[in-house]
Amino acid sequence: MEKPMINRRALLGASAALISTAAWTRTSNAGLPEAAIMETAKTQTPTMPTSGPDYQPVVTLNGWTLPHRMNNGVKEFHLVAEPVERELAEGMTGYLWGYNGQSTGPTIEAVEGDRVRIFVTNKLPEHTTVHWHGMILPSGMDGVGGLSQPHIPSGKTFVYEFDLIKSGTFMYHPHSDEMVQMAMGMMGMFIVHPKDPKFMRVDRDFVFMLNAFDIDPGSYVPKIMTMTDFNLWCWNSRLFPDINPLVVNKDDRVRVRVGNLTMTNHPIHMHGYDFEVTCTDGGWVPPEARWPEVSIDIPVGGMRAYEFDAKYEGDWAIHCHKSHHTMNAMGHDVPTFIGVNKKKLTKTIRKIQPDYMPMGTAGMADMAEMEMPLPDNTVPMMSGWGAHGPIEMGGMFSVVKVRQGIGSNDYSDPGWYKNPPGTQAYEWTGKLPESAKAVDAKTQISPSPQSKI
Ligand SMILES: [Cu+2]
Repeated sequence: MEKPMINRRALLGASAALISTAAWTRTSNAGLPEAAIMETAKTQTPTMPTSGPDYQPVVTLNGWTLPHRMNNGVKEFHLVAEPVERELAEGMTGYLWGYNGQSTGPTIEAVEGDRVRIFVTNKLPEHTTVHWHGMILPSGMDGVGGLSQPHIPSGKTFVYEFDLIKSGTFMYHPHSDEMVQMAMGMMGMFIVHPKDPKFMRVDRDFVFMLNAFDIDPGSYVPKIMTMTDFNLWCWNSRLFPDINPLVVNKDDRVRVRVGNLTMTNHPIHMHGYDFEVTCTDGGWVPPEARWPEVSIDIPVGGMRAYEFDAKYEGDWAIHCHKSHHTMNAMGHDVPTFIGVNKKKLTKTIRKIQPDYMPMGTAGMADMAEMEMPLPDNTVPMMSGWGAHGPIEMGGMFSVVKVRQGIGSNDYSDPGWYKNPPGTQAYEWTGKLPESAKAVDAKTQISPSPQSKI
């Protein structure tokens, strides 16, 4: 590996060849790569490789990839740890801590065999570090404050430098006042593409981080002492209905990489397909060790990537299967009213509050349709409208949209899927419609495989 010359002239010389001048802000520290800032929570189009081996770049849901510069063969990145205002969903902003203008932080992308030099500037009010989760690297680059290095004081910049000796999916987060800094939103993904462009190649490669906050309705700052009872379950610090869809062209080979830095596991379930785990944060899973799944449990402090061939067109839900995790902020101490007759009570309450609504006596679906008066900076517990009505979800939910004829670098929302005639559930009107297909009588009476045993 080419060893870089680290001197002031080399650094300054390289800074003239920045990848892009848009959205870069000047730092006062001479020689540092400029720190890119992202101002929106929209999914950014993938960053195509500009040097070295070819690879299919990842698409970070509601996120972006951190630009780099080349300096004598070394890929240089500049992460800035800082307080950020992140739009969690339309109508709700969190006052979080993150990197380069957003939480979660930008995705870092590089290639197996690269040497990376990552400048970390601390603009937080307290010290921090960055730990490179899953990476094989020198002990002193591992980022555990006090153990592998001194903490990075406020206002200082530290440099991490190491070789990427294996490809895969990794994460980064502070190892310094970790409980507080992770509860505030500090985390990101680190993708190392294989050196061989053909190895594990896919057509679409999505990545997102599972994270959680506890923000009281009407407030902005997460409660940092919460251990289990979080009320906002996010993908990349974003909530349904404003998590962008995963847009896929029919017959594409698709990978979805999911990291989990919350304090509980999340069974991620995708409709319409079965698929196989092909990568963990420990590395690629050999084909003979894989098995089919429709839900993958993403462990705490772990990453799972799965792959499928997008054979089936449609709008397919993808969500955490813990049903509280597909709800937005709610009071967990709300009593259950199912089966309770609130008629008399409603009459009484309406005398003092005429717009009082009795909720929850038949379930809670009415909450998704009602225009409930909410405190400022709060999203409804469940929301989102599809082609056929309210979706009644929140939090960790999105839609995989598989369509024919989507351009290779097009991730724009194609709208709702139109089910072909005869392929949508319908109301029974007393007789079968013309479109109902005749079924072979023999297949109706054939015994199930189990009954033969
Ligand atoms: Cu979950």
